[in-house]
Amino acid sequence: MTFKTLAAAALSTTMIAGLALPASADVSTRTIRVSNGIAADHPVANGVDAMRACFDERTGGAWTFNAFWSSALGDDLQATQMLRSGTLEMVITSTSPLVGINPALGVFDLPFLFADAAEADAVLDGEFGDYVSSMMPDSGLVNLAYWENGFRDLTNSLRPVESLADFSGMRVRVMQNDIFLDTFQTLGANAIPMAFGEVFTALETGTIDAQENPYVTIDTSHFDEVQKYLTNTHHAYTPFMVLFSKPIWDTYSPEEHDILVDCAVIGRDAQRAASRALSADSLARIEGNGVAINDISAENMQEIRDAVQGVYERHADEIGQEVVDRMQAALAELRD
Ligand code: KDG
Repeated sequence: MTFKTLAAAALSTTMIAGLALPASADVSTRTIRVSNGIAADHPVANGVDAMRACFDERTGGAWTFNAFWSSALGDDLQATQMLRSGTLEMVITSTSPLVGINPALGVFDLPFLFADAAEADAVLDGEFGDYVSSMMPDSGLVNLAYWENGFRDLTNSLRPVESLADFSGMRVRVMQNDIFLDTFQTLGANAIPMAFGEVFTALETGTIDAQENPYVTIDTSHFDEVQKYLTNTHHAYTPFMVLFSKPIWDTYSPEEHDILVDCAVIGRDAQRAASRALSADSLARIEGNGVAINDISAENMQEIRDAVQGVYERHADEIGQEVVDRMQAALAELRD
């Protein structure tokens, strides 16, 4: 019996005994914890499941992948700081709460930046996305892939928003991010920065009137149970980053690095597909729960777009002029 056959036999016997041995000498037995702010029935779970299956296949079951939901390990920023200190392996988070760590991430918060999901995918998965990801190790983070949070729409408990004037005085929760704060203040709202995990209770108690998120988040976080109106503003597209701790990454082998990245990309495709497939179902459930859905006329939407155009100029220095210029160039190339 050759060594390879003997090793394969030993591996299968060990697995039958329930002890998965690494498939390769460069792959160690690992437990990876991933923190999520959203709930376990959000389409991110489809991506996590696909990633777990990929890990099982590539490591021979040597890696255990445990997901924690609804900010159980902390909010996006808290979990991300744990990665930077090497006390947590992974977080799937919007880029928006992380602008204090890397201001360049604010580019994704500029209002009405992407026209559709195809543009977002092309920019995030292309040269520009790599450019932003290349900045992250300096902050103690490794971005494995961009997943989809999605296009953001406004819900509120006061009135249908049909024009710029309807934002006036509305207490709108925004992510902890100066660009979202400026955008909604410019629209005339009373913008209130707040961590994602606090939003439902704030809506339920009337501390805030409104929030903005994609349909699948509104649905799976049950914001529709405490809101009366949803307006299709589509005012921003937020990506998720699948971030890994750089201090922990540095203890992994090159082969394990490849497994992390390859499986995060497989998870990306599964998560985006699920997010887009479930989006219409979520909107139907939201409407079925009694929320009045409305669009804004093209003329009134143009007035809203024009009103927030100044946000780009006011935040270019903070984001980095080169970052903004490279984003604009990437979009121009796609639109030629
Ligand atoms: O962890 C999930 C959050 O990053 C995401 O839902 C953030 O869109 C978000 C929000 O409104 O805070």
